[in-house]
Amino acid sequence: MSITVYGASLSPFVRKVCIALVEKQIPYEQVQVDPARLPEDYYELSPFGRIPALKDGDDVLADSAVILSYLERKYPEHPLGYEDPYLQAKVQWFEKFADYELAPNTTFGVFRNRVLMKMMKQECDDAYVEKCLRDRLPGLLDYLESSIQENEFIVGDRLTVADIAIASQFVNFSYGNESIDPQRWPNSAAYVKRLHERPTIAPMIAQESAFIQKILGR
Ligand SMILES: N[C@@H](CCC(=O)N[C@@H](CS)C(=O)NCC(=O)O)C(=O)O
Repeated sequence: MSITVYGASLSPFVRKVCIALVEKQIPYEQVQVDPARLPEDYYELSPFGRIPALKDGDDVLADSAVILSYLERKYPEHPLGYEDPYLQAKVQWFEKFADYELAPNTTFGVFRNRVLMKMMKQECDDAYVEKCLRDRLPGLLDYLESSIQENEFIVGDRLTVADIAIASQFVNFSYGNESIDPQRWPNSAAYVKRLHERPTIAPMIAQESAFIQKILGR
């Protein structure tokens, strides 16, 4: 069966799926789909027009969490989750933390305004970015700091989709010229740095950064 991921590489949700596929050593191809210019037939893959979507042979799925849950069951080798019900529930909790608590700030706040709006030659909403940085993110980072402590991974003793989801959000944060303050949140800063240095993630960051640099002339 051949696997195709549909979506733009700068999307944290698309990147999340791609990192998981690389970690699981599953070959795939990527078709770039810009959510601002969706091909008409894209809704057959993703009924609400969001990226990513995935095709595995004739099977079609949308939503990064749904896709990763499917991949775990269909391709159990190189697991990114746990058999243990409680540990697996914790993985899902932290995946949701990344997708629904971090994303509105790291991606839809900072990255969208500082990178995407600039690419589209539109105004950056500085007040909204400040709100994310000053009012919303500190509480989320306090929670991350108390959860990761000095552990290598957010749940258990190996990499899971939760780590991938968190890492991917902070990739977009870094494209918005922000990073986790290592004085205030030392364990979180070290944890995210470790993840971004993984051989499965670092090459994606290098390629995407070069693209952003080319477009924005940074
Ligand atoms: N929960 C979804 C979120 C996907 C999402 O919001 N993708 C954005 C791009 S980063 C998108 O497609 N936006 C276009 C839209 O919402 O119309 C997932 O994990 O796949």
